[in-house]
Amino acid sequence: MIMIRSRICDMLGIRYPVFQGGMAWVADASLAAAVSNAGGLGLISSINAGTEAVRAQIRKCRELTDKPLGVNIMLQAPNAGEIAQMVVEEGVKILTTGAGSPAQYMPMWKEAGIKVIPVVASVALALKMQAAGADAVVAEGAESGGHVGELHTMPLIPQVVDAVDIPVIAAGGICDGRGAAAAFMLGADAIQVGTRFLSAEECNVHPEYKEKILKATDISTIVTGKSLGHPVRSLKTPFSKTFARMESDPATPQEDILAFGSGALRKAVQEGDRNGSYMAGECAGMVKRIEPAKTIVEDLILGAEKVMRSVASRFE
Ligand code: TUI
Repeated sequence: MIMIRSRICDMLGIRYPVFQGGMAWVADASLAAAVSNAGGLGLISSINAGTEAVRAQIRKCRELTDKPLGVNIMLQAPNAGEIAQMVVEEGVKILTTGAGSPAQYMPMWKEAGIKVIPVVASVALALKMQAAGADAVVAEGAESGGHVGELHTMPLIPQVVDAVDIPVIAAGGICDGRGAAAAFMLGADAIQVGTRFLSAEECNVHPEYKEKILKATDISTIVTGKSLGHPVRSLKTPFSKTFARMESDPATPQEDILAFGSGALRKAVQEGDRNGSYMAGECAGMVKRIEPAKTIVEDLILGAEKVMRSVASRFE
């Protein structure tokens, strides 16, 4: 019998090796508690209406679940230092970090007994994080939504797995049991899923955001922001296409591009605004319905177990 569990489950005290992505403005107490209650690891994003708002989400989440809970810290945020301190005060025990190196906070977090799991997009950074004391790494391929690196999941995961001794969580393009099984085949100890959870009943994005995800096809996403050194994958919309056009015109000043994109994710998540940035991964086209987070977690794991059981018979 196949039963998907791994060393990451024991390390973090979770039933299933499934992380919910720490999606900026999206990953709140409601979604995180639903994922944790389903046996995965729910994460709250540090990108919200300020440090105190994130603190409030952590406290709210604890009222909704007694299961392990993580916080994702976006290191490029102006209040990253404040957040780094606040999570220690709140007794958070699991952190993921994105968009930079958390090395400067590592001693403080280790002292507090926190499991630190940086998101990396290359072997070099994975090794640097392991040397800095990371407990695991999320290796995130460029199929994912939001801020992306250069490598894609298929070559990234095995190379990171070969390079480090700590557990590797695969992210980027994983949306159902088949993708999850593939990630485990590549050597991952767990998966992280963002885009599919945008359609969770407990996910509080604007209904327009969910509608756009449900309508997406395989070719619905675009990467913009490369010229700013900050590539971001989002749904193709008149807004993101205008952004891409501004970028490709050498006459557009960088400040104008920055100003155009500023605050766009919040506008999409909270207002369903047409000038919003609807960040989503390449697998948006595979998201077909709105359903409870528990159904999604179970579909990922039970689906992976099913594919693993049946795959050998396809090649007999
Ligand atoms: O962080 C992400 N994805 C994100 S953050 C985000 S918030 C945002 N808001 C408005 C505009 C743009 C973004 C949306 N999506 N993923 C984790 C991740 N981290 N992917 C890649 C990396 C990464 C990249 C470079 C990690 C480290 C790094 O460099 C480290 C160094 O050496 O400094």
